[in-house]
Amino acid sequence: MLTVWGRRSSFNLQKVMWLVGELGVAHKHIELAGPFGGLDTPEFRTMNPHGRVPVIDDGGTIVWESHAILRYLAARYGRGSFWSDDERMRASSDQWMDWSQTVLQPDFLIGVFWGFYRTPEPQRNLPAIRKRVENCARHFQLLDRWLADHAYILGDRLTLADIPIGTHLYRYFNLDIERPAVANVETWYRRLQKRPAYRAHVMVAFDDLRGRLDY
Ligand SMILES: N[C@@H](CCC(=O)N[C@@H](CS)C(=O)NCC(=O)O)C(=O)O
Repeated sequence: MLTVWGRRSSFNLQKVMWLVGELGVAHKHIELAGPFGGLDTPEFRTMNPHGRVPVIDDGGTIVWESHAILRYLAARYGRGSFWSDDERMRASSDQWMDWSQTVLQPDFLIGVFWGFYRTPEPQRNLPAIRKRVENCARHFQLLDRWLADHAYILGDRLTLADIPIGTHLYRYFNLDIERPAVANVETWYRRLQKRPAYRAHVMVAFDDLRGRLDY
């Protein structure tokens, strides 16, 4: 049985749970981290020495780091759908996953979501936030051009490439920040919202994180 640890409001957990939902894998989800605590127990540190969620245990195979987990689950349970034996297909997907984690996620999740939403108003660094909001605008405009002729990131169906980037959208479109017009991204977002696994695991209210820097 697959077990997944992490609080539902965790951005990185949401990527994993979205894929678990898409794959329809039987699993147990244990809320851990944030208000649930549990990151510092010896049992948890044995699984993930970094003390972060998400973590999975799949019949004794333990994996941490959200993108490593996505690739593991796709290879194990999604051959022919989320996992391809063609290295060119995998590279196409990897480049968008890595771009999401190394470019989009730092600007949005760290710069805007933490810098603006999770930081109490008197402590906000407004020039730094403005810069990150502008960077996000450029990233989403780039995506918008890409999506002009792609229904999903790699073509006509959902792949691993959609998951890390798509997990940003619920928060990006619900924050009170300036956004450029990105009609193609919005069409893709509407497509994702039709998926039960996206609604269940990514469209999770996040008001409990407002002004909260302690986890
Ligand atoms: N690079 C890691 C980041 C893991 C991470 O920072 N997780 C956050 C939640 S998104 C965490 O465990 N924070 C501590 C907490 O929630 O208490 C990944 O992608 O899995």
